[in-house]
Amino acid sequence: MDHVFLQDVLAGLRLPQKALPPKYFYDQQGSAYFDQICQLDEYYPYRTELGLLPEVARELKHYFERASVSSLQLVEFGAGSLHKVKPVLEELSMVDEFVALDISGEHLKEASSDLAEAFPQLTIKVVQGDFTQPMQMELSSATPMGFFPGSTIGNFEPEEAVEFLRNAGTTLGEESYLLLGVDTKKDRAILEPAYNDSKGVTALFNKNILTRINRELDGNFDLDQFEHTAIYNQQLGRIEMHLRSLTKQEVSIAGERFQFAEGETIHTENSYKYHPEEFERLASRAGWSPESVWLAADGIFAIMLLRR
Ligand code: AVI
Repeated sequence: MDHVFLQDVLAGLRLPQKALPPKYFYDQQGSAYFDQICQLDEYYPYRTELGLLPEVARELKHYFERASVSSLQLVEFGAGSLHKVKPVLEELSMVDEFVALDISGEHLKEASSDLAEAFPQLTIKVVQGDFTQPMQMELSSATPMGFFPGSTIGNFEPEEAVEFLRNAGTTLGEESYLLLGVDTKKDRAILEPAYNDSKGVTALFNKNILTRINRELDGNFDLDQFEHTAIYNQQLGRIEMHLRSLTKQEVSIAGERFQFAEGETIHTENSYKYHPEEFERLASRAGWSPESVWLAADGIFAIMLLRR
């Protein structure tokens, strides 16, 4: 039994507002559900960012040419499937080294060998570790540019996002850049369906954390007795995902018992949305200055270039 997973789950479920850390969504099944979410009509962030990246990369190329930067080391934080880095590499020809940082090395090794086939001139390195912390990485003589797509930064609390940005600065060193995907604040009529899709894939993704607890931590959650909910908390600027108990019930995990009232929820994820200026203020607290912002149509998604 994974002791850290168990302690995190027990601590979260002992809170007055029960909660589970969203990082535990991503076992093999959870990652497969997330890939399906990315293909949903309602889930605009994935395709919007992917659609914007070629233009961003073309403009970056001109930007770096003007700045006489002829060699870049591109460092992806939390690199998973490496889908997003391809359009960047296709345009940004001055990248001569790509470093993929991720907690799980296996999946990444496979994805990076595909990348090596597509970009034979590129030096590719896979570094396994907790990319939210400062990481030891061999810096080359090239200019480092971090890459953190997918608006994953929105899954951190704002203070954690500042800390992540600070740590990314430590990993990348002085005179570096960071290219980030940030989901923007918008009408709840767009936001809520993105996390409440008509096919119910997000519900499966959310409930998978209970399946995982049942399997790995000797839990007995009855999945039919919980429902997925996702609402936009406008005051806090975040989508909140919860699992709501449909009945008064008791659940046991590794021998510890938890009581649920009917309607009581487990808070499983926040996905913060930022106005670009709001995000820039956050980034500047971590020592980064905004250099450029690209907005998708109607401003529904932003890609930002930061510099330090
Ligand atoms: C990974 N992350 C950016 C997703 C998001 O939009 O916050 C996770 C997700 N949760 C439900 N749908 C997608």
